Amino acid sequence: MPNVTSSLLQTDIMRHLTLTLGQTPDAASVTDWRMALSHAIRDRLLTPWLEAQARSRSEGRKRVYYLSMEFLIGRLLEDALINMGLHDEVREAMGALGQDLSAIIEDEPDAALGNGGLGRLAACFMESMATLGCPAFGYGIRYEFGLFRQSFDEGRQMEAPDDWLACGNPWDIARPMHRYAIPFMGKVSTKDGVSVWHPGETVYAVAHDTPVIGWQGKWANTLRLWAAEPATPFDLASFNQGEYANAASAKVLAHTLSRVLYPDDSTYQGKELRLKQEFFLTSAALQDILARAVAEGVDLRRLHDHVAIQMNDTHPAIAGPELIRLLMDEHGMPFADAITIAQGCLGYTNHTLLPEALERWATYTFGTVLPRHMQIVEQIDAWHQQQHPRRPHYVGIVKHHEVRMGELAFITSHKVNGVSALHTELVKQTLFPELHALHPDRIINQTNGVTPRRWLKMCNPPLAGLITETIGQGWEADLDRLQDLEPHIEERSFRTAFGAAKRANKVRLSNWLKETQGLQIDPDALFDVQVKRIHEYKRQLLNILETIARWKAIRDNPTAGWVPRVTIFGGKSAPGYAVAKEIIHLINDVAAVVNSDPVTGDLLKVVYPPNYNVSMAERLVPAADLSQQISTAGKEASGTGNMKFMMNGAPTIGTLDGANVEILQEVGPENFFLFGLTAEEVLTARADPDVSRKAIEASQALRDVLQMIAEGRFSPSDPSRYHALVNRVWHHDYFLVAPDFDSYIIAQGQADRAFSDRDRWLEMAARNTARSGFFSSDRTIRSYMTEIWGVSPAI
Ligand code: 26Q
Repeated sequence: MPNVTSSLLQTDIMRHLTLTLGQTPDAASVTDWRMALSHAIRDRLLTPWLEAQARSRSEGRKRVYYLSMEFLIGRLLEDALINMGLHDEVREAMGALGQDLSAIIEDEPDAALGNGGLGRLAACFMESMATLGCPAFGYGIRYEFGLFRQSFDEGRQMEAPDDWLACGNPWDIARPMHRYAIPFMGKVSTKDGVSVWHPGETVYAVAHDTPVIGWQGKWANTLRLWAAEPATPFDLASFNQGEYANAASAKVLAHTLSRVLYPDDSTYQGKELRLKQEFFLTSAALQDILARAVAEGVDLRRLHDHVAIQMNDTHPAIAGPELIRLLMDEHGMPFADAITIAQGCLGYTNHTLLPEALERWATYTFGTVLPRHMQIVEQIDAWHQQQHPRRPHYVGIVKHHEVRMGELAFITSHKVNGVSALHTELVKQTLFPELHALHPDRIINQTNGVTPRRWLKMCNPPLAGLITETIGQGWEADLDRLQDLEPHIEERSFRTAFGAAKRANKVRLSNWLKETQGLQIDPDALFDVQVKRIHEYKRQLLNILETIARWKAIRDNPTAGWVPRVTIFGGKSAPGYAVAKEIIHLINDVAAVVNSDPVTGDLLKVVYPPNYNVSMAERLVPAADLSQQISTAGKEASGTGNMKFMMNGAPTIGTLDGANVEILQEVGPENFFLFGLTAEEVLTARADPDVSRKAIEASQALRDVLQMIAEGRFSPSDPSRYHALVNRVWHHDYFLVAPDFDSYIIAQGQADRAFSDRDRWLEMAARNTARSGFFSSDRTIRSYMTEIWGVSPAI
């Protein structure tokens, strides 16, 4: 019997191909078909979406507003198909139209509107809020260019613009009527004791909406991204004088605000354009929130009963002063009331302890770009000091001619959260000890999570199928049910099926690597994967040093019964981060030497496919055997990749850092390869300036590896290429690569032995999946809803 949905879909797709895209089937490209299909799917999202908005309004529900400079959402078509339950019907419909759905899905460019973990977390949260029926808006910037595209030129990272909107974006609904004026610069005057800001520049923020559909389409929220437009498209005077190019220069200036995502997630540089972007997002969001509240008849003095605003790190921390400004200057509220309401609405999530990543703005820059906010920030600081006379003199928002955004966010929020248990303790003890003493209930933990719809159901059909076969349906929205797998792990047939699912993913990855990298790899080797931004604290260097040690050990004794291994790297460096770029170069140089060595052959391959992004993660995560989470303890706030690998049946080799601590707690030490110094031990180790030299002198293996690099074994055309790098390991090893090296080698050996006992390995892998329920972002969002937002689900 022909499938009704499938034939309806065919009609809709054909209609969009003809009437929306103006294309005929015989001339249509895969992109045309993708656009037609996406429109047909979007049509089906709109009704549940509009209904959810209408219900939030009519039921007067409190809404969550998630403010983030980054939303790393990746592709949307397959996600929509999975959540709407239309995957099979659409495959059939496309087949009937002579098209291959997989090719169409692959044609979609990633929406790479983020750098890494923080941006991807925002995307997982949006999906979980929609799944749970938590009424919410995500607010961000519609960057014309997302995170740069990475390529390698003789092993060096090259960056190219990410022109993701070039072929249009079928998910984007422009709302030209929803626009707000965003003021900048200028000066502040006082009239009758009231401050009046006379901005020097004004730009418009125009809304673009993307529907975010939850699991089974029961609820949908909005991701509202702001595009910058000039307040006046032309300078008419110049235009009339025939100076056409000059006449449009305001337009160019305005557009730069939403032109490009800053590609740096590690070092903060006080760039004026970045501050303008942050204010652009925040002011547009707050004006929109207040407009909606006023339209719905909310008494602004009760705003916190209707509105919860979450700040994703300090990037939107200007929200405190901006909300206070709007309440005071536009709605005539006294400061004392405005600050109380702001605090009632605002929450702040911290994602980093690294001092070099904390946002601080020179008061000169801040006061120039946002003169009215500079006044309000000083007022907030004075108010807080007055409320807490015992606040130490060195604590405060404005110190040493800088505005500290962490302190600002802390003081203007009712809750501050860390993103893993360990990280939250460190936020209390090292980042805000004095403020924590004054406000002992403000800092709470909210361990991160990831959406199991994208990161298990969608990216791993073989394993998702096995899970449903074994424990039935419903686990997708109730991930704790994965523990029902546990009794089955004892059954040989289940373990065999689990192994077969993993192997299918590994074969798929091998084929892709063959096609894209021209690399032949053995799908039965141990696939060892480290994918994340390249950063010294994440220690990709430790991984490649171990790989070199392994290569040497295999060459020294090729018949010692080695477990074949494929070491896979993925990730981008900030364009200006020279040390990270050197590590990338070294990995590529090592790969070139190792992969062409006939002695080691299939026993060791090093793979580094360029341009790691969300869709590459969706290929790599399901195919991984071993998950590398090897940061210097105390440095990784949480990690979320670690959770994705665990869910997909890859045990972790890792340090006691971030959420690794909680992963270890869930799976038990027998299912985790633990190594390295603890966060506490790191502090003591650093106190000894010779700690790394001593570690190197004590480790023959590490000495040999450093020697090989220094001799130019991997850079024969430029033997001194890595002298500085080697010198850093010896003398400036801030991230303690050397002291953790031997312990890492031992853990890697344990992983080899465990892997060569296939039964033992399958049990470990399956235990990881079965115990990953805690790491669903549904659990995280439920907790934010009760502990921070005070919002109840609408479904
Ligand atoms: C700041 C100022 C100017 C320009 C850029 C930035 C900037 C941008 C992005 C600073 C930091 C980021 C991103 C940080 C990030 O991704 N942190 C990660 O957040 C994850 C989600 O909580 C955690 O799992 C990771 O541990 C953490 O590194």
